[in-house]
Amino acid sequence: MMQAISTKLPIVSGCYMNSSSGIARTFVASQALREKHECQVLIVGGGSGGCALAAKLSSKLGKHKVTVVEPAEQHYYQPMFTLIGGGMKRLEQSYRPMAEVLPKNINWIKSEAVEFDPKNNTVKTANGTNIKYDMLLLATGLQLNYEKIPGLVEALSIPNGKVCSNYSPKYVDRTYACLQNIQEGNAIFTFPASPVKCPGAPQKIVYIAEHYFRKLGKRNKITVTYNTSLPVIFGVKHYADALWKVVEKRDIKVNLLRNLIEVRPNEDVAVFQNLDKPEEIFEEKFAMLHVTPPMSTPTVLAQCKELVNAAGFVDVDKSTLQHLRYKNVFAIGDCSASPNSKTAASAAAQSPVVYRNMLAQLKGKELKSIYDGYASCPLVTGYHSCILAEFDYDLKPLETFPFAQNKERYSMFFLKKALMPTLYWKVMLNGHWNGPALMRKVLSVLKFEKKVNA
Ligand code: FAD
Ligand code: UQ1
Repeated sequence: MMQAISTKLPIVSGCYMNSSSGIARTFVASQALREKHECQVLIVGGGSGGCALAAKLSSKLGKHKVTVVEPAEQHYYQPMFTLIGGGMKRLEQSYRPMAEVLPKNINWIKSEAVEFDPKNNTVKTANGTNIKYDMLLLATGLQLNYEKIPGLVEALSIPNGKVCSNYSPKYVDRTYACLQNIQEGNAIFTFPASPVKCPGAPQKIVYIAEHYFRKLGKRNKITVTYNTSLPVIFGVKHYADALWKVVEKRDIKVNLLRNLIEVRPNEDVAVFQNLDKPEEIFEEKFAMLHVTPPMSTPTVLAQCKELVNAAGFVDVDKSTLQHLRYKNVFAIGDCSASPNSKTAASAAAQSPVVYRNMLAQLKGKELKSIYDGYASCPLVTGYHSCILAEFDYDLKPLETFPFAQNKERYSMFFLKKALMPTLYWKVMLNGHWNGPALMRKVLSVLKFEKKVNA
């Protein structure tokens, strides 16, 4: 079994103490020259899934057995972006230094993976490190492809402009500014023709905006439209039925199968295509436009055909999360081809499965842990309400609480706004949150009691 070693050919790298945070960690920071590094477990990506697994695995395997490759300086709690767009939280509340959230007993290579060679168990990084691993965990998340829509990047760069997007920390502050600036006209919201992370988020901001316009007394001058590329408002019927009632009650126009293909920033025009009749093109004038960009796995990963399926997602078994061909490779979170809804909640539920199965694989034992496809999406419907959707691979509700969750509730809004951030920073990233399965089992006793006593 491999030990974590770094063979430094040239001088530029080394172990050092990160003095700004006071955190001692082996930090491999070579520049252009090639450096060799070996580890037992390599995790590519230190986001929600990567960080949680780094915590779990490193506390089991011991010091410096786990190496994380992650280029970002900051770790963002992305679910907060929805609330930032609605003016309920500030951007500064959504991130922490990566150095503080990654476990202290790992090696952090602060660079991005640029080449995967699963046949030889190696990954190369942009800073010139050649890493050899026993086991690999892919946790790269999704890349935001704003540039795929002509005119969009230009529109998003206009200071105080009318185009915004909750999906990137670069643009999220523009959303609340748009909500404040618009006085009349069309407020348009989009969902792209690609898989996205948190498929509920493109419509959460519709409901928040609509509520905001009512609060400010300008709702009767603004039309609110949600143009989605999907054929449904939400993939799970149990919640879709509830959401159709919400949009009807609040006079929100929903156009299905309508995909944003161009933005003309100088004319304030958005161009949409009818995905059912591709020759049908609509030009819509907007007073504000909220865009959810097309997404994909990061280009370097999508290009490694040995690791990904035709759609570019890591080709894993949907139950064990182990790669179909490379048995020492696993995936967690948004980059995985497992057909679940891509959310941090899914990554949390996957984390004990990936952890147990990776350890089993390391010991040459049978993989017994199974992921059921659990995903959760807190569909915020305004400044005080939320429908907490929870479901599995079969798109059947898999609910935690002993009450009907397909209803707008303040309690679920409170969970999303006040409790989730703490659960994320303090429990999930430390490797202690396995999703709400245990909570669901405990609370199901209450459901049963209610039934028996009814
Ligand atoms: P990420 O957390 O995105 O992390 C991926 C990491 O990989 C990043 O740190 C990145 O820098 C790194 N990386 C990328 N490429 C490379 C490379 N080549 N080499 C090395 N590192 C690399 N989820 C919920 O559960 N509930 C919600 O309410 C919710 N709301 C959301 C609202 C919005 C607006 C957004 C954007 C997301 C929301 N999500 C929500 C989804 C959730 O944030 C993601 O599903 C979750 O973060 C996925 O975790 P991950 O580890 O797969 O990817
Ligand atoms: C969850 O586990 C999770 O991951 C930490 C989220 O992301 C922030 C969520 O939004 C939700 C709703 C869950 C599910 C948790 C419970 C208690 C139902």
